Amino acid sequence: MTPILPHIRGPEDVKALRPDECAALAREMRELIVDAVCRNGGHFAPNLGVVELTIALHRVFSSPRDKILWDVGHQSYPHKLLTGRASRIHTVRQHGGLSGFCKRSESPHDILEAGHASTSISAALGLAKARDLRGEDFHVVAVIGDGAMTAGMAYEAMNNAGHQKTNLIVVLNDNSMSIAPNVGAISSYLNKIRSHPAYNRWKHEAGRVLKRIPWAGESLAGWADKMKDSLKYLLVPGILFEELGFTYLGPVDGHQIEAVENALRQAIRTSGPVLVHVLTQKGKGYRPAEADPDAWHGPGPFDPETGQFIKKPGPPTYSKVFGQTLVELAAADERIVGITAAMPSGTGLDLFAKAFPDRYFDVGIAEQHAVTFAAGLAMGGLVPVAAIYSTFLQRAYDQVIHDVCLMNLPVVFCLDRAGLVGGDGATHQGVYDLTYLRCLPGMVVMAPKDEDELRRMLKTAVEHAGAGRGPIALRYPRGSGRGVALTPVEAVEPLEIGRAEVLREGEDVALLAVGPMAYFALEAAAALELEGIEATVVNARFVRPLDGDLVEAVARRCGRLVCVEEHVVRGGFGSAVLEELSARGLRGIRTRLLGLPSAVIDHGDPKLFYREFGLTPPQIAEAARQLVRPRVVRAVGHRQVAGGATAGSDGASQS
Ligand SMILES: Cc1ncc(C[n+]2csc(CCOP(=O)(O)OP(=O)(O)O)c2C)c(N)n1
Repeated sequence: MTPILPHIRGPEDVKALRPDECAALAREMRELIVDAVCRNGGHFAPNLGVVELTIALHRVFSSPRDKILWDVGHQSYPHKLLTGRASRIHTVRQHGGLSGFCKRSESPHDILEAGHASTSISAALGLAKARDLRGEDFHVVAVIGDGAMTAGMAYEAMNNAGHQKTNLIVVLNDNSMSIAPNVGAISSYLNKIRSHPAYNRWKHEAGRVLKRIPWAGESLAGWADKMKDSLKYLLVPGILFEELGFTYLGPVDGHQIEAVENALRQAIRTSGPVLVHVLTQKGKGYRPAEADPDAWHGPGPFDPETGQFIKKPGPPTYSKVFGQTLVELAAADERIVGITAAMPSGTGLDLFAKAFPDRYFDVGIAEQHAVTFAAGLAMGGLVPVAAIYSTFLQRAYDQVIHDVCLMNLPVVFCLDRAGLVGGDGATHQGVYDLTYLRCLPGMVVMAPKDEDELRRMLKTAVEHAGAGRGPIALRYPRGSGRGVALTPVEAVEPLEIGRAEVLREGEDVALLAVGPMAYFALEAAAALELEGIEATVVNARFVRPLDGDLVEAVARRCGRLVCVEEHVVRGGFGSAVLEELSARGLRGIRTRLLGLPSAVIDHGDPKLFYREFGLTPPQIAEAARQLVRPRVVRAVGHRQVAGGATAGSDGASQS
């Protein structure tokens, strides 16, 4: 058979295929996904699991007229292959290449941009309602995983959809996995449906069969209809969804294209909100991924023949150091408990889970609940450590304020993936946390320069919380540490809250950095020294409370400050420094704030963005140089000093 995928220009070509061609297409799509992901890494098992489902969706619906909204969007590679992007799939997650999620600028077939889970039903309902109000006529389909179904937002949306009775199709892609095995009562409920689908067949067949009985058939069917309501409670698989106002269809084998197509067509014929329950296998078609879908959720590069991951040797990740350190600290303080919102291995909390299963809580994709649950644990006298990616904590912002800070509860927030995240791109950048945390009452905010300082900050945090002093957060980046030696935990000295560290002294300019940027600042200072410019380098450690005395001292001594952060400039660390200068009445200090713009930052190697946004050591050195030796440039009609701004003005080079 000649290959099919190269001839698929769009969904219309998929519709024209015979069933045997669809099966061949599915095989080719899997091969291409393996080939693309094995080189650069990316989401893998979720994509292999939805190949047939995607084919069926594009055969039944007419995208982009009909709107298909992928929840999270990490499983959208097959959708990309069928909507004209197969030839670019090898660029996925690379700078300038295809996004690893849906992206509206990439294709008219990408309706919803996401990356955070559980938004699809709400957005789909809004879209469906807009369609109705504008008198338009198309189908709206949200495709959501069972993991994403653990989030409250999905139920808020269904609750509202059931009330509005709008025509809307929700496809529940149930593979019984979140990234890790799915958890919670809803997941157990779905598992029950998986294993007892019998009633559903009864439900659809019984009425038909009864009606065929001569004379008594109609009344028997009527009686059965009434019985159905009471029997439903005992037997119907999707009763939860039915009670929310959805018509439940399924469960259907998600790898049988025709079966899925039939269910989708039935959904189209049904009015009001419909939930089609599709059972799939994560990693389908690639044995190592079928066997361990957790490890293959989003692997790095691998050998496609052997299924071996290609790991570069290097220092342990920040996540791993965090996990190990927490285990060591928890051994000495039994009040310490660990909380994750469906990210045990991503956060390193899997190590804690193994060591202290009774003190470990995976609450599902439910960051809001995780934070308020942590608040309750703190009220109960425990020391909760909530390990949540910087980007996902955004979802629980009100809970951080309302349920933790306003009661000054001692919760430790460990924000992994803070800063630029690489291939995941815009939805996952952890670049807002300093701004959103440092303004909150009582919150302490720290960022370690390396993995050993992470250990110190974690010890500081659990001691601070353990003494009931209130909420405290630390943020650290994705990926490997710097390979510095790790201090044994009993020798780790907790930090004095609000004290920065001076890494080197100089009189000409001060480079104030937060997090690992401190090392970039040191490199910049070394380069400046060669030119006779002496720089002070400060590792801020605390963004809140800021070490105001030190800021004042270096500002008075050097008169020139460069602030460096892997974070948006607006409201971030540099802004905190400017506030401090202003509060202390320090005028005439020349400042330059280096950081990230408040703009969408897409996927790509962070190193490329460091260069683009002026954060490499040579660029930091250049910013300092401009403050020390301002070049006078002529502008039309007035004199202007190149580089730098004075305290209190918007000195941001990028914002
Ligand atoms: C709010 C939020 N928290 C955590 C994550 C991290 N995350 C990405 S995919 C995923 C699992 C999703 O499971 P499911 O919806 O069942 O999709 P599957 O990968 O199984 O296809 C998680 C926890 C996220 N994307 N969004």
